[in-house]
Amino acid sequence: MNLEKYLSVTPEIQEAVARGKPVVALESTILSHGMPFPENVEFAHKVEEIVRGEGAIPATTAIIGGKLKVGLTPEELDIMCKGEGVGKVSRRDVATYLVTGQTGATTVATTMLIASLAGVKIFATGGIGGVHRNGQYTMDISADLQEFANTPVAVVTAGAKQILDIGRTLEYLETYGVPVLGFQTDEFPAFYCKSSGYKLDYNCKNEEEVARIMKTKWDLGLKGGVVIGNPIPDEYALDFKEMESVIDEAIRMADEKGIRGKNITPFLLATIKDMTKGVSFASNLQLAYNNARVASRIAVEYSKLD
Ligand code: PSU
Ligand code: MN
Repeated sequence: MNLEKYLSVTPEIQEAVARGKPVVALESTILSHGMPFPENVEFAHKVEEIVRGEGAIPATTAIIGGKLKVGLTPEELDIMCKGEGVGKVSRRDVATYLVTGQTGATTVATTMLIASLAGVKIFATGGIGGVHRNGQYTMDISADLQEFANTPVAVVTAGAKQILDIGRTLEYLETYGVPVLGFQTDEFPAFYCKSSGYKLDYNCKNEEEVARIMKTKWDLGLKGGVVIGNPIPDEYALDFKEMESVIDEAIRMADEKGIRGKNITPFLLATIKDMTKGVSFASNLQLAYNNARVASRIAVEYSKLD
């Protein structure tokens, strides 16, 4: 099957992938549904600059004009940041968006899918989706987790948002055989907070070790991705207990308003931002920058292995 009909990769990224040079995928849901306009415009550009500063090429993904886009122009980034009429696209929505020509922001799941179609192996996000609290009753489990089970992309994340059930999220990943690596940490990080109380089996000492584990997994023909938990830097980390009460209240509000499905994550992020008077948002920006930095360094190490 010729993918050209559906896939539009910038020449710079195509060339880099063909030569095995470092490329880092970036998502667009964090822009359209995770952060307010116009602050997200500065973020979108700065995160790409960080990737370039580390010697890698940024590949922000989105669905625009009936194409899966890998690498966006400044105008396209602007469309995603304004977010007007931009849907949140999970794996199940991809074909529909291509046929109808709707503009779609890609989640972690969809960004992994598109990155792998373009030959990109590494992706930096903010936080991955997971099993929602009470997910054992509601069955609200992010499609991100199934993508990790199936799609060969490594994702650098500041852990799972405390709005989720972190324990069940880790159990789910274990069941599907997904390696969860701590990057210089013994614990899976909790997004705004450095630690979640959940211990990990592997504390990777540096980027090279992560790159070698990724390569070994895929050399063996093991399918699926890799989760790399990279804690938020000390100076921006928030207190777990304080955040716990804010999050409980935000979840209660979502419940009361009957917010469901794909709207829950954006609602909680926006509500928590308001409740913390923007403190959580400043942390959100910094953890995402930090993930872009580490992902780029891993991409550089990975490119030396082949
Ligand atoms: N992390 C952030 N901001 C976000 C998200 C994650 O810091 O906006 C998005 C990601 O795109 C992730 C999605 O894939 O939330 C998960 O949504 P859901 O829980 O509906 O699967
Ligand atoms: Mn969900």
